[in-house]
Amino acid sequence: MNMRIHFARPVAAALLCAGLSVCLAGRLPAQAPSSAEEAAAIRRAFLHAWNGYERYAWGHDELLPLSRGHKDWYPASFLMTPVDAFDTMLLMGLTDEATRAKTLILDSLSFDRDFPVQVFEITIRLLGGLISAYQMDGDPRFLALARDLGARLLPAFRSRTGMPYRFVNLRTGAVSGPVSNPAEIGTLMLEFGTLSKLTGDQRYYDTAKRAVVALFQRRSRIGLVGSTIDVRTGAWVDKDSHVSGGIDSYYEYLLKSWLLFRDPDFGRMWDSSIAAVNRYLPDDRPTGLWYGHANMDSGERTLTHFGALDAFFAAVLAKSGDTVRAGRLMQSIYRMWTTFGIEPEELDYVTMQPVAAGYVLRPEAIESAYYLYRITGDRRYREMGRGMVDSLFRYCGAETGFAALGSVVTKEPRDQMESFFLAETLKYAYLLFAPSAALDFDAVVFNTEAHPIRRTWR
Ligand code: DMJ
Repeated sequence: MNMRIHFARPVAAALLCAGLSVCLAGRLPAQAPSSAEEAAAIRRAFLHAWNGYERYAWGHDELLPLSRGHKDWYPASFLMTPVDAFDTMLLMGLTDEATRAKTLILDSLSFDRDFPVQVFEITIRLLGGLISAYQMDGDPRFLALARDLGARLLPAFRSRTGMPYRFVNLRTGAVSGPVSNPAEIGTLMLEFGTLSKLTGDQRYYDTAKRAVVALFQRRSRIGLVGSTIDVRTGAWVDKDSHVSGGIDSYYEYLLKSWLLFRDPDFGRMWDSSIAAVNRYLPDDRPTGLWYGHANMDSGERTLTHFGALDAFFAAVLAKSGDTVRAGRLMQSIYRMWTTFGIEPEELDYVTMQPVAAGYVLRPEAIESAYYLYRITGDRRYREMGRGMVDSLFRYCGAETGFAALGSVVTKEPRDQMESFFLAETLKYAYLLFAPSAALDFDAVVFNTEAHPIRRTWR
């Protein structure tokens, strides 16, 4: 049975929509909802998704929104959704929900597990979530959990190069997955570095930094990195360079590690990397400015693909001060989104046809609109965000929670609601419309899972 509900149906509309006239009648409203109304609608949408989790997936990693079931990533649950969603609840003032999530986490989350986990995902979602939970809520038990997890992840870095294996057994420290990628190697610094700052144990900072430096040192003569690398030997396995999944947040963390820790080594690595990226990857086409793929040694164009994951790059450019390129890229991202009513996972930006047609509730396009709006104050970015959020609600709203799309062309639903929908997508959407006092944008650095980290140390 197809349980996806378009906003044309009153029940979903009433739950989720601020501008009811938009959704109920499927026509443009006489007047767009105010920012406060939009923020309130996004908060209701969050509650709708969370209530689905509480009812059908409590204690598990994720809700399956269509079958009303649950999914765990591993043989035991790590409470992926509650940990990821907790700081969004605090930001939205959802006190009762936050209290229930906190009790669940503190009563039942354990990392003493005899199976391998993916270092990158566990770090950005759980370590990042626990650190921001500690910083925002103040309960030292969150930090104790983060410290325990950090210690169990450290054996992953025991390779000859210092770059981490992809998987580590949390109980035994056994490692696997030697062929990794820049994102999984280079997106650990904010979490590990902050853990050191908060605990006084320098090992986390030094270990994660050593891995980033080892990766940076293996950049090509023209300054680019490839898609996959063997952490045992340091040899590149795939030399395709891009800002898409597998590399994306490596660049994000070079910049953000510089901003958060003020460690000049990260500033230098960022400056050198962004110069190479901006030399070889941008692709100015009649369809807009894009960042495509190129060979890391020659700089020659290999693919004209850009997708939902790549959309984070406008936010990073804006955060670095390059609002001109960021603004042009945001126009392209919005075009990618509006061509199909919602963005595909991957697009050929020459033909404007999807290469991978699904949409898994990803945040990056809305994240970039939020950054650009906060940094430039230009309301056009908020309007882009409004369009994206409205269509997301329209096409992905389900009776229970929100569902990914198998195809943005057919809009067929898929039984999946990843935790980043609550950690990131709805958080950035909410912050785009909430008063700026809801979160001081300049006082935090978001990890790649949208967990805000505050520099509480000197
Ligand atoms: C999230 O887990 C993070 O944003 C990560 O950097 C990329 N993929 C998802 C969201 O799309």
